[in-house]
Amino acid sequence: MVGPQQCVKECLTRAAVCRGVHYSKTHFLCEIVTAIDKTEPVKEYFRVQLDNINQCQSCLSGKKCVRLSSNQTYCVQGSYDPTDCTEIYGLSSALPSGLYRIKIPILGHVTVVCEMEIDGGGWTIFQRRMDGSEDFYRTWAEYKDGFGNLTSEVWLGNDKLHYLLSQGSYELRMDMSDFKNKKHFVKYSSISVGNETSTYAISISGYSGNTGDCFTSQQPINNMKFTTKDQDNDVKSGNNCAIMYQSGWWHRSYHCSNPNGLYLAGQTSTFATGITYSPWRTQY
Ligand SMILES: [Ca+2]
Repeated sequence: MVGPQQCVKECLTRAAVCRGVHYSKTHFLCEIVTAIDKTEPVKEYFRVQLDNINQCQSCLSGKKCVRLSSNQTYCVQGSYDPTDCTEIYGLSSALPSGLYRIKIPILGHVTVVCEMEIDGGGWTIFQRRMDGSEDFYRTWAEYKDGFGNLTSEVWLGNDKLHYLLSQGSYELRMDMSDFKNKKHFVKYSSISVGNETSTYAISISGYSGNTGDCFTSQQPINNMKFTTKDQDNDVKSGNNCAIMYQSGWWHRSYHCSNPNGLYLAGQTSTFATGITYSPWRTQY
């Protein structure tokens, strides 16, 4: 997945053989060619012929001037920078789930996992539990920066989550599976997370799904600040819920769901410290 200017650069490094590029706008495919094929459909490809590259007019900063096979000059965007997985999915629904690079405000380029199949695709993943391989009983600094492995258990990081969600309107979806391989999901039509100064306060609303609502009713996390074992921002005086429930989270005083809790791998006699979703599978 390369941008058009990267494609042109690849050509320039092979100046002895390369006479241009065919660049697929729908699949980000860069073809380096010895002769421009003018039969390629224009709406899916743009063609760049590099013979007269120095005769261009100047372009805005961050863009590079190239001459098209039609003899028109063209200012090529430096590199393609999608802002989230929804935008990547929108460019081609044929793109598979996996690792992609996005660009978010302040932090710049971030590699994320895009889920491209579930519920229409285009989901940017910020949390996943699947096998207990990662410790989620972590400090404020660790939750701020993120931890784990993008392809297995991961917390993307509170700063990244904040800047990602600051770009527009976002939905939240949480897919869950129990140890009998039954599946449920909940979805919220709106989510945003504040910056570190606001202690990553969360705004969430618009529940739907096929199991009960944990995040906006019962013990709602809406308007809660983030709490970790070393920074108590919950509303329970005298106790830190992150310590009581062994997880960094938007804790209130008690929880309905504990997605970052201990990975206890099934039913347990331990109350509320595991990964729980109580309307479906209780606090045990
Ligand atoms: Ca407290």
